[in-house]
Amino acid sequence: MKFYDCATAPSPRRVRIFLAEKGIGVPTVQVDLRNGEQFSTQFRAINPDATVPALELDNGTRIVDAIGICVYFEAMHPQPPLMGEGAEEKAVVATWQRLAERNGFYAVMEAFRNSTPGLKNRALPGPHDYAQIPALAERGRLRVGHFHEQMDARLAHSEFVAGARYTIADITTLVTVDFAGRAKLPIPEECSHLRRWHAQVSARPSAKA
Ligand SMILES: N[C@@H](CCC(=O)N[C@@H](CS)C(=O)NCC(=O)O)C(=O)O
Repeated sequence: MKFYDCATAPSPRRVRIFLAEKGIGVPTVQVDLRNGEQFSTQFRAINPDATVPALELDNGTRIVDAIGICVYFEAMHPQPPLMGEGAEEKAVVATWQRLAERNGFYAVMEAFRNSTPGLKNRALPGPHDYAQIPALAERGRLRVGHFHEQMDARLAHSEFVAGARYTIADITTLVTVDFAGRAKLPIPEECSHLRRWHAQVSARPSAKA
């Protein structure tokens, strides 16, 4: 089995944290995104979408999506459960995970990729070049502000994002909040519940992944 990673990129960090929480070690290959290694013939043969993370199983199957990889490891190593147990919890965890991805992760990506000078014509990841649209960067910044407020309201009465225990919804939210911080969109001072939660989940050893 081989895990294709990039130590500085947020998407594979979601998987690294997931694996750390489960105590799973996987042989890892670093893909140098800064120098365009994702476009090499060798890596495109692994993932034609030219993105990380990717997981290659021993039988040759390739899983080329962060959540797809987590689904695989959750099934292979159910403990501790990070995607919920039973119909109700699984549905609630999936809902918050997707919400954090849609309203948070994609919003930071919109803000960051449409404004970073080194990403001109790389406004979206993947094999095709797309020009930056400054108005999308502005919209992304607004959306990140709304995401911070939304999660603050949620965490005012919930210990973790999807309820009483730590799940993949916390992982997506943590990676999003840290990615936003790197993009100069820190948690606003007044979002005290989100700050409380962020300090709590950042103190877990897995957050270093
Ligand atoms: N489908 C992928 C997308 C992951 C993704 O966007 N990865 C980024 C790193 S965070 C990437 O590989 N970017 C390559 C590029 O910008 O060319 C997933 O969610 O797993």
